[in-house]
Amino acid sequence: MSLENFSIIESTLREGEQFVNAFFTTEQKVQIARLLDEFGAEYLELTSPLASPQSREDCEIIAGLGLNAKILTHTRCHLKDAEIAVGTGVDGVDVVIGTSSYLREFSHGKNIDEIIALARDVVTYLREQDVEVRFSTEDSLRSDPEDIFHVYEAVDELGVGRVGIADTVGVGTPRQIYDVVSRLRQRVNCDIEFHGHNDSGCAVANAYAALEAGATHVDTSVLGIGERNGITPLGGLVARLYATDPALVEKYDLPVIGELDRLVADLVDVDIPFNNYITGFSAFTHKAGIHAKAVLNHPSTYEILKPEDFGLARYVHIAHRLTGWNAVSHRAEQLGVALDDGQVKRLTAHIKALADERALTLDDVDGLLYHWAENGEVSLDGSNTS
Ligand code: HCA
Ligand code: CU
Repeated sequence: MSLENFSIIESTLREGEQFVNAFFTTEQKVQIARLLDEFGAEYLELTSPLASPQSREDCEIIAGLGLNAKILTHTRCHLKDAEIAVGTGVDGVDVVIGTSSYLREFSHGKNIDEIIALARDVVTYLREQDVEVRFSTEDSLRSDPEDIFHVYEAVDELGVGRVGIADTVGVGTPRQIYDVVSRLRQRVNCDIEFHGHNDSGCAVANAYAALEAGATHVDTSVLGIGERNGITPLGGLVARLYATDPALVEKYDLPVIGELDRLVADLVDVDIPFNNYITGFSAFTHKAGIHAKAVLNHPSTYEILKPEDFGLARYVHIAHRLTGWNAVSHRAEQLGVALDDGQVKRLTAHIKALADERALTLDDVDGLLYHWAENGEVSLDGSNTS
């Protein structure tokens, strides 16, 4: 297991730019890059300089920022592309080629021997430059494993730094990823990267399985943005690793995840999903009375992530019919309202009865707490009972 020793290749500025709503100006790219650097991402991957003149200039600008993160760009397996990529001053070049029968038939039309020959030229050239070299195969999961292993063995012999498994269409399951990565681990000496799309909701689990099987690098993007519904989200990967052992992600500045999610959501004009890992609005909200009681006594009863480690706070929702008197009592303490247990229990029954009739807000409950403390108990019809 290489869980203790992995790096994040943050691809918001490459894969993320392939998200339908993404259009980043140079200033916005720099802002994202700086924040990812502050978070501690080891690598930032940028759109190919071949994509457009601005993309090329942006590679040069971001490579020149002097960030701690290593700057990579991404190119097709063409010598010309590799030369232009190196010319931008990046620290590394991520080369990709399609090996699945679909891509061979409907895209570039090359067979495996031709792919290996092309890979040799490009990797040999890049090895002579002062850059890290990664070679990956698009749609690896629907490629014949022996085909891709042959390609990887050939580039490994040429001294490539990393090879990449890409689940381009999000079809892989954690078991499949574990299987292919562990087999690859036996076949090459270089590092192994995993890039996984999320079409069937497995992107976080697959990235984790890849690490368990010996992968050393995982591709992510902020909020998971990318082609279609995107790839492994940065926050999701961090949550998964933290849940195994917080020490695995202590090298990162975790509260920056919230800033990154908000920034990128804003720039691509989407809301952070309510159920998002870490930053979704209900991620640390507890509701049912039994949950609220236990979480207030001992948070880890119902929390595997400590909100305070991410610069966030838990919220116990008490204004509803599932509420419990312990949580209401805790709220009374927070407000400095003096009610004894018997009163709080009766007030809780009152809240439940009210909540059966209409939706309540925290303000409603706070108002009742103050009112009962000042004026005595009030029955549902509003008359004073004490
Ligand atoms: C794509 C390419 C890619 C490349 C991944 C990689 C994919 O946009 O289709 O370089 O490893 O998902 O295959 O993002
Ligand atoms: Cu991709």
